[in-house]
Amino acid sequence: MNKSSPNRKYLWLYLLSFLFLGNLQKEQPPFIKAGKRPNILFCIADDASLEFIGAYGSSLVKTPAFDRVAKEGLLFVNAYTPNAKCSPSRACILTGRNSWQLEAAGNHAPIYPEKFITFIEALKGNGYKVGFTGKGWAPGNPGEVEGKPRQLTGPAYSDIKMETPTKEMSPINYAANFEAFLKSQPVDKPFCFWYGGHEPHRAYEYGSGVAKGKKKLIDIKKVPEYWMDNDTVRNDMLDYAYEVEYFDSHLQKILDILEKKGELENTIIVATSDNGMPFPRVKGQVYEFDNHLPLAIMWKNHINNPGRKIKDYISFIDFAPTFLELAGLRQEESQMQPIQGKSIMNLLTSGKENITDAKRDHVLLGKERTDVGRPHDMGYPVRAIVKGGFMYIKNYEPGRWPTGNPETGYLDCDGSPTKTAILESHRNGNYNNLWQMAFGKREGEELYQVSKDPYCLKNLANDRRYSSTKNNLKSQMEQELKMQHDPRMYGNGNVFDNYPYGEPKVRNFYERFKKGEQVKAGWVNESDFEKNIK
Ligand SMILES: [Ca+2]
Repeated sequence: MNKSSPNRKYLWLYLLSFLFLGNLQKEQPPFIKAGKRPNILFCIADDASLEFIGAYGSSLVKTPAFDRVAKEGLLFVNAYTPNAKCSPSRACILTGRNSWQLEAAGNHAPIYPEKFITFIEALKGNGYKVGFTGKGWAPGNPGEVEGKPRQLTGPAYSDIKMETPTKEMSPINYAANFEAFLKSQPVDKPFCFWYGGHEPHRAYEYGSGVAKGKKKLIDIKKVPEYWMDNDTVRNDMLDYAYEVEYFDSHLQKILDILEKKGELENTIIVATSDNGMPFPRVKGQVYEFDNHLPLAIMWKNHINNPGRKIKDYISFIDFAPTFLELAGLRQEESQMQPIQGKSIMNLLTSGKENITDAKRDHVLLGKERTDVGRPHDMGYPVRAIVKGGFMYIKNYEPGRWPTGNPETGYLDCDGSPTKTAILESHRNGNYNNLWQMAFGKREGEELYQVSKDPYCLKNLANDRRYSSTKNNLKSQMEQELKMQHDPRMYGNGNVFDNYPYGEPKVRNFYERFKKGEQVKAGWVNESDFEKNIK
């Protein structure tokens, strides 16, 4: 290690800081004793829902790798993304800021603003070797550095390909690419690697859950009330489950690789997802199972009392400050914009079951523009708060269509057999309540007792018995959003509708479609476009 090595520099910073904190902190964190900054392995599935993970009680889906991370580490039972859609969820993770604090990056598939340095860029500039495989920050335009696409999650390691069980899975051999990354790893540098599985994002090979995943339709104990219970929907759920298992199988291989290399103890492993499942009323909306996500963190021999369940509320904006702390990097040195999240290191070291930090009793959620299909590229702005077993939701533009306009195929809801089944039934006059829940216009305010009604089926916002609960939640939410300089709290929310989509070809989709242009929307079924609406 040479003199200018960041490793040594930060080790000294650490030692000095702990001298000053000596009275407050009797024991040094174990990772200081190790003398080497820990590696960070961030494993993120694309659209994996909490209910489809073994550690959370699913008997339908086998996720031994995730379950191991939870068992030998911590299982978080109240972890939420602030924004349940790929690009903004990932931007929140990378910056430690809520999506309403990210300008254009608060939208889906935007042009990523230059000023928001990611924690991975910060680590790269401070002695970490960084890289990713699969899906990093996406979709969208990350901008350019020296004429090349900016690497928000480091350089890609996705060249090694493989045969996959279905043709709809990504051919990227994630585990082999991670191994290739490790081989190129200098011995004196810690690493930060992002395993971004493309699974269980759609599309799926229809029937593969039964044909290849060895699952049966009767294995599903319950179809959520917001979908109909038939073979199409059950197959869709099983095909999805099979893709979750595929993500987990690469996590398993990655853990084995680390273990074989003797790096398991010096690597903090985070396993999670960016948003809930791509089914009607879930992904891209703001309800319990859209934002409430699986999260397990393992750090062999460093986490106090492993196997704990953590009930403290965690927001995905808490990852970036945690990783900076692990790397011994102060925020001011990181060049990142001010971080809103709070490090969760104290939860790792506390050893306590359930609640460690009483202040962690709620999370804020929200969204602006996600997919196309409303006039003038408008979004569907929402803010919400989860606290005390309730979820309060404010829909700021209830006159708009929550999942996009019917005539443009409700494009803000991923196309799927389940979506098409609900739309077809509705056209025939059946299951109108399901159509209403997933695609119909919503009231300006919603309140759900998520502790009893996790599917958010019964809106209590107009029930007088809950008016004080509602008002208290609303007031706390707005107060905190104002402190976070949310433009929507200051009458400037339209700013989000005015940022252009990253891809010019999807801009003004609605107007171009109405003029008769054949605009491509390959991700939904042709029949999803409602024909009888002028
Ligand atoms: Ca996603």
